[in-house]
Amino acid sequence: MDKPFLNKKDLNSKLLKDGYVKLSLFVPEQLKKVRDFFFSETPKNYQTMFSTFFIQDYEYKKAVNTFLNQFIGTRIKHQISSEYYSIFSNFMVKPPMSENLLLHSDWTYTDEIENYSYNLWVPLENINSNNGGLWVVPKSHQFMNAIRGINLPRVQYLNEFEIQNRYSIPLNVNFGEAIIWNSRLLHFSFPNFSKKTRLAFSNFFVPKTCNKYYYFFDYDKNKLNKYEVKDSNFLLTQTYNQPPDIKYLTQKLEPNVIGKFDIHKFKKQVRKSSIINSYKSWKLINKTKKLMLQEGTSPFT
Ligand SMILES: O=C(O)CCC(=O)C(=O)O
Repeated sequence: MDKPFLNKKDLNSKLLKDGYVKLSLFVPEQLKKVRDFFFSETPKNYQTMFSTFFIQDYEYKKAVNTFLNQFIGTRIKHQISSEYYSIFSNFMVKPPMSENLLLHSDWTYTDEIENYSYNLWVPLENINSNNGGLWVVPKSHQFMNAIRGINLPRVQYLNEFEIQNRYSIPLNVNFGEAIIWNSRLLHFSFPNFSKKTRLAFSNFFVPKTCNKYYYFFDYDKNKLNKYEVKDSNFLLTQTYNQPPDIKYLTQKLEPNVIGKFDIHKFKKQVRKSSIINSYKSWKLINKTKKLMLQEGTSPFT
């Protein structure tokens, strides 16, 4: 059984049930220091959306990881169970008019049977429809039975449109609030229509005691390679879209183990608990799509 992630029982139950919770964790003054750190340390030559995880500079990524871990360290101690630790952290950067972040779940780090992993996502400004929002698909984590990784097929792709239009909800998040979600939860964000770079950071939490993994698909040999992740350094040393060092390879798996997002069970379940997306969300999605067309940002899939 999954180890409780949040110390407060009621919040942890919501996290287990819906796949996400919103928390008030920081005061804006504290978060301004994080913004300053980002802008003073990060090369400014970006124009498109990116995660600092993909920057090919180990020392920079290590500095980000250390800074963010120290920053959240004492501040989340009372909220998050000591059975978990942050295996890596990064910034998510959306310059003005950058593309949307497609519907996805985060990578698989654990077996996800006995052990879940969680993302603590902290925006460094108010998040609303003007700068892309944050949309989640409540309860989708219960039906995401697929292995995820940097170059693995996106298993929800076929139903992407339907999932977004009918089952996703926007979360407005204020500066100082954070969202915690189960790595399996489907989520996405729209382009940043504002004039200001939108910044957020994430800390990825895993249980201390279980084995950790990283998956990479070998398209030449048609095998799903499973690597053992011993520590943060493994993740910080990866190169974008390149396989990890062979010495960490633990298994070569057949592609059929990848699994899928079980849309049929998901639909049955959400119908039962009647959380089908409201007309309001649907209207907002359509309004945003029209704006994307007008502004010429990348198309909504
Ligand atoms: O920053 C965003 O727009 C969303 C972040 C996200 O989806 C992620 O970190 O997986």
